[in-house]
Amino acid sequence: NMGLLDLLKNYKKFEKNPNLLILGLDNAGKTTLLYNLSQEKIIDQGPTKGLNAKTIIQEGFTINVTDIGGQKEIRQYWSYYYDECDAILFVVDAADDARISECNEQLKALLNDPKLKKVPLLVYANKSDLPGVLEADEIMEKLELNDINDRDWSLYACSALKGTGIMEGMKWLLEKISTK
Ligand code: G3D
Ligand code: MG
Repeated sequence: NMGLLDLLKNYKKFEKNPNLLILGLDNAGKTTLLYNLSQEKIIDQGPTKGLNAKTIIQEGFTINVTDIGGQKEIRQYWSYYYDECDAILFVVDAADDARISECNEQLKALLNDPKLKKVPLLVYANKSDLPGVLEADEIMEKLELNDINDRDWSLYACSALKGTGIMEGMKWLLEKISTK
């Protein structure tokens, strides 16, 4: 079962240690994704005020992944983390049709933030293991992803719970942020 560490072995070159930010509405699966990405090689972790940060170590560099809580009350604090952000992992609950427009608003706010200008965007259509969820192309349409023309972006269906689809997305992302 290939994980992020296996994938990272192919990427020796980053200009700096990359910081990945996991964002999305509450209940989308951000913490589950972080847990999945970090596997067991975690050197620090600590939930503080709805925030989990994990450092994934690979020979020569480390990757910091921060999962910021999606609750409305703490969204105002997100921008503190934007300065150091090299890539956005935006997690969508594909089973939550009712909140897809809220999701869209949240994403638009991110994309309009000057601090996140040009930062590559990986959208995960999560919970694809559940029956009857929104398909990847429906999410692409509802989030108007095809209108994005100021950065690299891609969308992958995944299940953070089962671990499917995640590495396909990470592979795309690492290609974008590595210097080769
Ligand atoms: P958040 O950190 O974005 O708020 P969590 O979301 O990671 O805490 O996940 C919220 C709930 O969704 C959890 O359920 C979690 O197990 C579930 N979940 C996350 N990813 C998946 C997935 O890929 N498939 C399915 N079926 N469920 C998922 P609980 O019941 O623990 O609240
Ligand atoms: Mg969480």
